[in-house]
Order: sequence, then C-alpha cells, then structure tokens
Amino acid sequence: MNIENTFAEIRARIAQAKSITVLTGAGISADSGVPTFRGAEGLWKNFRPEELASPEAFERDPMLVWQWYNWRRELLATKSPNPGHHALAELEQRAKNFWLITQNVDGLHAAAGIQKLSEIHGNIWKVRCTSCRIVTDNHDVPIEILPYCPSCQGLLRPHIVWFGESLNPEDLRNSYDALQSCEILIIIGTSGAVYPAASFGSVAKDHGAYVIELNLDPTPNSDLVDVAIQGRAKDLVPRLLS
Ligand code: BV8
Ligand code: ZN
Repeated sequence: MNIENTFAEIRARIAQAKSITVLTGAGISADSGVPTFRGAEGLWKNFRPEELASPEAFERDPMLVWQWYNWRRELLATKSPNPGHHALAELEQRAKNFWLITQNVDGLHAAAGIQKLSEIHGNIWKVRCTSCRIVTDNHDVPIEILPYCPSCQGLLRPHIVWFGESLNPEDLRNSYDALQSCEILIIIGTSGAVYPAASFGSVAKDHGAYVIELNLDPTPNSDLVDVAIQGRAKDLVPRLLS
C-alpha cells in the first residue's frame, strides 16, 4: 500500500462525503500521555478491570475504586488534546454532517472543541449520586474520598459505564443513527475488545459505509474495514484533512 496515495484517496472521499462518523478509543489519547487499557503499558496491566471498573467492585470497596479514579483524574488533569484530537475538531467544522462516538472518558475531545459527541462510556470529570442519581461536573483534584452528594448526602460514584452496566439509551440512539447514516466511518485507536463499541464497525459496514481504521496495531476490525492504516493517531489523523 502506498500510504500517500491511500491518504489522497481518503481525503478525496472525505471532501465530498455528505456524512462522516468517527469512533475513537484510548489510542487517540495515548499521544497526550494518557495510558491505554490493553497495551504493554496499559492500565489493565496492573489492575483487573473486573476488580475496579464494575458495580460489584464499587459495592465491595468504594474507597479502592475511588482511589483508582482519583489517580486517573490527577494524571488526566496534566494532559491536553494532541494533534489527533485537534484534527478531528477541524474535520467536524468542515464536514456537512459529523458525529463523534468515543469510548474515552478523559474529556479530551470536548477540550479540543468537538460539539457533536457521544461519550458512550461516560466521563471521568462527572460524578453521579447513588441515591438521587443527579449527575454533576466535578474537577476536584484530588477528589474527597469518599465524596458525598451536596444535596442528599448520598455516596457519589464516577459517572462512567462499568462492565455489566448498560450504556445511556440516548448515547446508543445517537450512535446507531450516526453509524447507519454515515457514508464514511473512521475508527481510531481502539482494540475492538469491548462491546457494543466493538460491533460499530460492522453496523456501519452493513449500511454501506466506507470504513477506515487508523490504529497502532491490527485489531479484530482490521479485516472488516475497507482500509486499515497502522501508525500513531497524532501522525495519521491530521493527514485526513487536505
Ligand atoms: C453492555 C469504563 C449491556 C471504565 C469501560 C461477551 C461478548 C460480548 C459482550 C460481552 C461479553 N461479556 C461481557 C460483555 C459485555 C461487556 C464487554 O464487552 N466485555 C468485553 C471485555 C468482552 N460490555 C459491557 O459490559 C458494556 N455494557 O454491554 O451493556 C449488558 C448489560 C449487562 C450484561 C451484559 C451486557 C459496558 C462496556 C463499558 C466498560 N467500561 N470503561 C473506565 O474507563 O474506567 S471499557 C474500557 O475499554 C474503556 O472505556 C475503553 O474505552 C474501552 C475500550 O478500550 P480501548 O479504547 O479500545 O483501549 P485499548 O487500550 O483496549 O486499545 C487501545 C488501542 O489503541 C490499541 O489497539 C492500540 O494498538 C491503539 N493505540 C495505542 N497507542 C496508539 C494507538 N492507536 C493510535 N495511535 C496511538 N498512539
Ligand atoms: Zn444525591
């Protein structure tokens, strides 16, 4: 594959596409210094997700879970969007119709200016009361452990979708609308290990979309997509723009 010719073809398709959907994972934030989950330096290397990112874990030991999320918040507080995030914000400005679905909870797409966004696994800078269920922004670094609801004194939890928890129905509706109506789906920086996001490539493909994967390593999606390019998102994503 001649990478330059491939990118030239992709840019031509993007320039005349009526609607573009993007799906991102931890790989797009890796170049901002945010650890991924399953890579060699991934978060899951030291922690088992079931032990931390599940309602059972929070039930069993809310202190441990909050210590883990506080550690990630403290790390994220020092990170900012990279050229990959900024290129997607530029793409949103140029495209006729655009939607970004992210599995990331780091808030970096919004920080780069993305408007049309579904954070399908939640957002680490939001907390939800386990009693009155109110969702609020919380940027305290460090966060008080354990944090309690200012209005009802209920225990607060991260507003994040844990394993075994259903995704927000509005996020799912917006995501499937975007996947079923797009002419082009661009999948960036996800290992394709977690459902339902792992199936989004085939949802778009089944509706005749042209699917592009930009990722450091091959993934289960790589055989399904129309073009898979290996590399770092900060280098590849800006090349989507003419
Ligand atoms: C649900 C929040 C309905 C925590 C996360 C069996 C079959 C099918 C499904 C299931 C099953 N068993 C269980 C399920 C359901 C389960 C699931 O999919 N499990 C998997 C493990 C099999 N899913 C769920 O539970 C979901 N809910 O399905 O509801 C339901 C209800 C009840 C019972 C059943 C079903 C909820 C899923 C949400 C889980 N929450 N995170 C937190 O973040 O603190 S998932 C976690 O993984 C993160 O959110 C992350 O976003 C997500 C996906 O990871 P990636 O983003 O892909 O990151 P990863 O590190 O894996 O990969 C990074 C990639 O980037 C790599 O490929 C690497 O090569 C690349 N890369 C690295 N550097 C760069 C790069 N690329 C480019 N540039 C670079 N520089
Ligand atoms: Zn409350």
